[in-house]
Amino acid sequence: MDSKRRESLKAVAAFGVVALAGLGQRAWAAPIKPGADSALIVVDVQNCFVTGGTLPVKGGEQVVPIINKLAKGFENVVVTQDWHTTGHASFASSHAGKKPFETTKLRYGTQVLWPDHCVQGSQDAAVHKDLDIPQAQLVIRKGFHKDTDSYSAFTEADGKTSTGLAAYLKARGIKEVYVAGLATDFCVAWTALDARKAGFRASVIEDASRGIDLNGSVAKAWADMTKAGVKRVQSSDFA
Ligand code: VGL
Ligand code: ZN
Repeated sequence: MDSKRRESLKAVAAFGVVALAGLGQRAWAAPIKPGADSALIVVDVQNCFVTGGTLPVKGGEQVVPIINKLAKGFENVVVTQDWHTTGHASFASSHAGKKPFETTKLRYGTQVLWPDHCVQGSQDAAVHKDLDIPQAQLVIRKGFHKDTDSYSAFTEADGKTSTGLAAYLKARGIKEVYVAGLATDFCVAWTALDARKAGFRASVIEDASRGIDLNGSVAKAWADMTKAGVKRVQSSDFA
């Protein structure tokens, strides 16, 4: 073969490698088809976390149609609600001199302080009215202990109080969870990380989630999740 032709073949091969790298991990993987041993965990798609709510996540409402479509492919769905008492320890208003998004030390460690949000029974804490998942089987509420936050749907922020979710999923034969919702860097990430700790395979559906992003918290959450074996997938990866 002449050297010109060899060079152009090399160029094609090199382009192929670059294209592969750019397309990411699942580029040519088979579509994901969740079975009876998989569950979708829809995290905190509540009025508090969308435009007009008390702790709005930028673009939070955009996940609703994406999650509705995804959920049609799941036989098992768990929905979570952030469900705080009035005067909750995670509210800046409960700590003299503190403003939202500052931190304080609670007995279990550093706690980010938030605006008052998702108070039990309020319209603000209700699930978004357009979330349409009639087959959802469990609604798990978290953050209801006044002195303890709970980003994770599995374990409260003290690192030991269980919500019961792991035992529920295990009793139902679930081996793999897909996590989506609000917010990527807090309740979604902590739920996915705890799912790994409890022995489940876990993925976060990136485009079906939105982050708050305090000081790079979204990038940090993805780094922590990748390290823990949480897969990063897109809604377009599903069959
Ligand atoms: C959340 C902050 C405070 C969340 C809940 O759902 O990610 N974030 N409470
Ligand atoms: Zn909260």
